[in-house]
Amino acid sequence: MASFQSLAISTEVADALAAGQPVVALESTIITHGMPYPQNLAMARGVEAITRAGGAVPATIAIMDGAFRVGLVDADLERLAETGARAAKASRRDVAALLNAGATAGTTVATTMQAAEMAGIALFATGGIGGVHRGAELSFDISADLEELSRTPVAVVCAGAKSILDIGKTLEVLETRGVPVIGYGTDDFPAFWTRSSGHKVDHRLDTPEAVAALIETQFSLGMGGILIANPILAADALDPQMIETTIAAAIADGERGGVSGKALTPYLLSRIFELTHGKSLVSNIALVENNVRVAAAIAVALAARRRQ
Ligand code: PSU
Ligand code: MN
Repeated sequence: MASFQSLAISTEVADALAAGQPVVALESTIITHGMPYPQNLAMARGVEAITRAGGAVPATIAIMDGAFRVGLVDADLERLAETGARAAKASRRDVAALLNAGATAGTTVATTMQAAEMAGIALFATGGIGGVHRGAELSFDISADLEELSRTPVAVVCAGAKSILDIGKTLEVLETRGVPVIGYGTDDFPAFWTRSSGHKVDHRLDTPEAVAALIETQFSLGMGGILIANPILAADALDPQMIETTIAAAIADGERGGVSGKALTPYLLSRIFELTHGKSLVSNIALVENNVRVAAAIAVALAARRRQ
């Protein structure tokens, strides 16, 4: 656990960690930049409730008024949700500047992992990770999430990566960086809104206990994070052809508008929301909830192992 002046862990989360109780970290860029208001607020509250129902303590992470906060109260969730994209999006390189400026920011997968590790939280659930953008051979746009996974010992439960990214290249970079990619109950790497990307995973695990055991081994080796890819439930998945066509249209619109850098992922998400008349958001929320359920079960299994 690093000592860091501005890391503010809520009493509930700190007590749970001290007692060895299961804790699940949750990110906040998905609140500020990933979903529109007020669905973002309902989602943020919903996933905290699902974490609790699963027997774990939720630790939503954000930068608020210049503090790295681990464990938020409802008023914080409301403020983040209402502020939306007017808040900053904190990637790793932004953290020090945002803390010094007293800013409020959503934390990405990368920075949520960073704070989770500082707090001593092993598990983190989100929707999708950032990755290698299509055309990255020209733009060099590769999410800092991949670098963070390679260095920070936190297990991230996600529904794979959206095909707004180049999923094949994303998996290649994860391999280069030595990040274990685990299919949870699947042999295929999922594609966020759909259950399969057409790419295989190297390792499949089917139970929370098996994932907890893997986390213990990986962390004891002093290696970095783990990516646990949990496919969207079939009932919530979108039609693969429809979503592919929509993504292609959204990317073309982004190129025409000259959208790039950290604005690109939020732009594509909101454009896809418009083009699918909100269907993408309904599925997005469902898959986040599904990931949080799995993460809570893994956190419970991990706490039980560590008590033995
Ligand atoms: N994917 C989503 N919703 C999101 C994000 C990704 O479906 O909100 C956010 C996550 O916080 C992720 C970040 O860490 O976007 C990646 O941004 P970038 O591609 O700029 O690294
Ligand atoms: Mn980027």
